[in-house]
Amino acid sequence: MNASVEAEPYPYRFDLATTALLIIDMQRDFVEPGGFGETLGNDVSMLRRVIAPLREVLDAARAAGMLVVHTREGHEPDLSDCPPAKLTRGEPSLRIGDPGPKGRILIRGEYGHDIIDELKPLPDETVIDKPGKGSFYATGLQDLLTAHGITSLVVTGVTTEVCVHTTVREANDRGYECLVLSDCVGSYFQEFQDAGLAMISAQGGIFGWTAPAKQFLEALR
Ligand code: TIU
Repeated sequence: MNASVEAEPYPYRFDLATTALLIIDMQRDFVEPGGFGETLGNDVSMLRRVIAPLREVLDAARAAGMLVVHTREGHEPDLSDCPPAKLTRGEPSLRIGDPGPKGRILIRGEYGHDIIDELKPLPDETVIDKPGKGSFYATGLQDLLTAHGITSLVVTGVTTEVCVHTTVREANDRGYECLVLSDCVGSYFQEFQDAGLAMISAQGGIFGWTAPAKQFLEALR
């Protein structure tokens, strides 16, 4: 099925069979109190507004038979995959690997590292564990997409200017056509949300397209 989404900077055309929904880092460590996001001094309530529209998009993508891929940012329990620069940067109240209220901060297998219940992956959906901000760096994402014949990505998740942006830039350089759903990505900072979205579609779609979820849902129908 070919479809078109009303988007910035111009309509985004996609084929359902070659398009995947990518949900980036909707983890308790970022969107719930007590996790990594909050230890960095952020107000997590800014991210929670993404959950409801993203849930609607996830349901629609599943019903349409789209490939759904989730990602999680995090590290091995021995921190062997965490660069010292990431571990020691800044002065967070808790560092990666420290015990937090939801388990060790950003460590694989811990409760806080996992995806929130509202967006829980189905057993047949792939979850990509990544050590960095981008979803392609040091992961099997590209091989997975190639195996499924995916050439277009509908991108959602958090945070807009960090993991979403890094992933869209990586994807764009690899030739994927990215549509970022503006109300399904969230930032702790309103100004970064606004600038982050504007930077995607500026200059004729330098990194891709943006559109609110309702436009994508309409195209799916
Ligand atoms: N701190 C922040 O805005 N984001 C991250 O550290 N990771 C993601 O964006 N997933």
